[in-house]
Amino acid sequence: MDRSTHFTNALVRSPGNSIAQGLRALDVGNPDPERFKAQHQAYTQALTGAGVKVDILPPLEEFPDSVFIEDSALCLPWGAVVLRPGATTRTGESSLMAEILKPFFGDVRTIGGDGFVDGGDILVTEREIIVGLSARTNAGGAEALQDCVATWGGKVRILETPPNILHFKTACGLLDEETILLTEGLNQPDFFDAYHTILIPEGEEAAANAIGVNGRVFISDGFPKTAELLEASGFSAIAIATSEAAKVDGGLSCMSLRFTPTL
Ligand code: CIR
Repeated sequence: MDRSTHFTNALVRSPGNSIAQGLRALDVGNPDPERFKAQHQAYTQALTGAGVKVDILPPLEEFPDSVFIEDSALCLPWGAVVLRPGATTRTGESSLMAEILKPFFGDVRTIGGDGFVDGGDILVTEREIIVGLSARTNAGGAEALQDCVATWGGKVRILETPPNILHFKTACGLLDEETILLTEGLNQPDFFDAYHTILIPEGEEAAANAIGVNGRVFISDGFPKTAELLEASGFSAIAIATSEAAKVDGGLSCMSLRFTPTL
């Protein structure tokens, strides 16, 4: 069983009313907090339905984007790493994570230096940890992560996130231990030679932030061509409503930390 798409546990943080003030690159209107909460509940239920034990953390109104818990920490098979998110309004989110992760991991580390790295820029596969440099993740942060995981034997490969894309995983997702769903922007020589890749149909790029969970694939709803392609490729695709998260540039991967505890 691969450890990169099979998990026993997940941590999620409920959205607060302040999600209406969440960061976004393009303003298409505020997310509706009540609708977001309902969609978040359905997302949590889908994780539970896939056999994951989900711990739900309370909303943090002072951090509007804290529902996107993936950006504040990284859970690996050997331990957990507290990250340093690149948006100034989000740096405080990670300071809470060490205490939250300690009941699950015997080894909880914090990246050193003064660089930045968002979990949304980190794709963990069976063989490596891919970090995409972006407006939120700089070389200092990526290298600090590299140093941090080196003693566990974790191998970090640093790539570039395509321009005008918030996070590396906005443009790709790991479906099973060897398959990556990706947009044309990430379909570059040497990026994913060692993997089986599935290219998102044109016009459905926003479906790329899919996640493999215990033999299922979660994708955002409203992308019928991608859903059909995944089914035709042998995946069991579950469509989940993410309209409110999308208004603040969020998707499926960012709303949970998925892991198997070491304790
Ligand atoms: C932000 O701009 O930080 C949030 N509004 C969205 C974060 C999405 N996180 C992710 O894709 N990992």
